[in-house]
Amino acid sequence: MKQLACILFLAAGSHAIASVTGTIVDDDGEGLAYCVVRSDELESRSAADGSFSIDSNGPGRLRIDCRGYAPRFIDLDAGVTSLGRITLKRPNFIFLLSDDQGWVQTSTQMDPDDPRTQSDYFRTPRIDSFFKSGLRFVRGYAPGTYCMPTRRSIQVSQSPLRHAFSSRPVPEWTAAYKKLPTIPRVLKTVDPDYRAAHFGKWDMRYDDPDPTELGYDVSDGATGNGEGNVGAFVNGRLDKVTARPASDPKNIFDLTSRGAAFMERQVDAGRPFYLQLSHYALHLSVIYRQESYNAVKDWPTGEKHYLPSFAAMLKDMDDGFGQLFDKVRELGIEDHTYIIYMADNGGRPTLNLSDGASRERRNEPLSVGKHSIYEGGIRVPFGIAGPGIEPGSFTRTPVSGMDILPTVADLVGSDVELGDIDGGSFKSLVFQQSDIVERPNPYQLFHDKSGNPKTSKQSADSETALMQDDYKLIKTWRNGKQHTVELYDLAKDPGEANDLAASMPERTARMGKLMDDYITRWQGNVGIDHDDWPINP
Ligand SMILES: [Ca+2]
Repeated sequence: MKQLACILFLAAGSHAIASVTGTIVDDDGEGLAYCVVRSDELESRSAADGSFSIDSNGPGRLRIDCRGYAPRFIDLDAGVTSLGRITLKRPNFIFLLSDDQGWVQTSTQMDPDDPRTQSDYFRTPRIDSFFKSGLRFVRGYAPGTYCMPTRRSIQVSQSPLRHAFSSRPVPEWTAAYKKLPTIPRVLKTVDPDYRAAHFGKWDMRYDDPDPTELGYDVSDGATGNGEGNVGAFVNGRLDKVTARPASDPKNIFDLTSRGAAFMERQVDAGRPFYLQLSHYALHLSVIYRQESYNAVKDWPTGEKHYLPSFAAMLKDMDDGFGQLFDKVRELGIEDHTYIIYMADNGGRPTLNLSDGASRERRNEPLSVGKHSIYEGGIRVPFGIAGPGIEPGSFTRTPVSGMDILPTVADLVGSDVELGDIDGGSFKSLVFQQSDIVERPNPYQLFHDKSGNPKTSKQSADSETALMQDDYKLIKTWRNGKQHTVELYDLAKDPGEANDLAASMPERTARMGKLMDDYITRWQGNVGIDHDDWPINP
């Protein structure tokens, strides 16, 4: 270990302003060069050995930023002139992915200007406190309209249009996919001490690339869609409309305790980590703890949301989130841990449960829901909390799960070549340095191949959306050919009720060409016959 000279320097003068000195080091005690030290309006940089000196006029707060490390905040007491050695740490990342949770299925009002954008029944106090402690994305999007495409997209920052959707494995495609940069690989390239875990629902489906094949050290394997519905099997078959109590509904608390144990192991070993907890809740069968049901059944019900069984399951997941947040605090790592939370797709439009067939209003003011490219299918609860993030902040700049890989890479100071990704880093939003996310393409593109007539307004084979500024263009496809085109102004019309395609032909054509060019570039198959799928993920 390099020995660093401890510089004690006091610029005492006739004024109250004095120099405060210190030395910034990493976990191994090595000096960190060129870190930015800020005190009020003043700014200084650390020297090659990590030492710095900055003027201060008494009590205040120092902020230290060093590329690849969590920012550090130090309160200055009056008269302090030397801070000694200040250790900066690599950031930890916790990614909480919920399943089938609609944008308005929390008790946080997602759009501060629109009181309709929260549940009128459900209560999620721990999710609310998460959003109050960090940044929420008013326009946060899942990459796909259902489980599998979103999960494939997040790991590699690519739109689902570039991914194989086949009931048959596509071996060449899978081999190419497995070689791509992923979140664990990027972190380990920056610092080989990083450890990565995936617990819960993996659901890459069909060819099932295993988490370890994408760089995870610990995982539950290539888990599918159904395991979290344990307790919901009737006569050996998954009962999709069951609502019933269980001691560990959707494995929420098992996942949480194993995630907590993983974090504790890494903290004990002095290693930074990435932990992804992919919850089985709130997917399909509605399983809950009886005590949660008893707690929620007397809450006043709403017009959109009124099923106590679903409210109880959501309460259980919220409690699980809370247990994990408490563990972060107990381990004393909140000052260098980022927590990202989002859902894998929007809420199901209806739930045909034994305690009442639900109405088609579960995602209002958004339209439709899961399996649809309309807002109800892809706009989801999405936020980030951690060091340096303004509590209770929000942004209207749209982001998606495809942005997580480049954002994590940016937060850890990575120079790793991420290849032909579709996402961009939202670090500048996180620290309120700008309201722009730079991506390889000046738009965001989403794709859904399910063509479910119940959830597509146009009963098509597949649907593609391109978002630019406040506008969203939707094309649907039939037999590989364009079927319909629609245009919406999401700032004025988040429910996508007023189609502007006819009244704004120039914008419609311009955005339509961007979409067509993207599809051509990636040989995107907009049909449902995928035998000729290109091998270029
Ligand atoms: Ca899902």
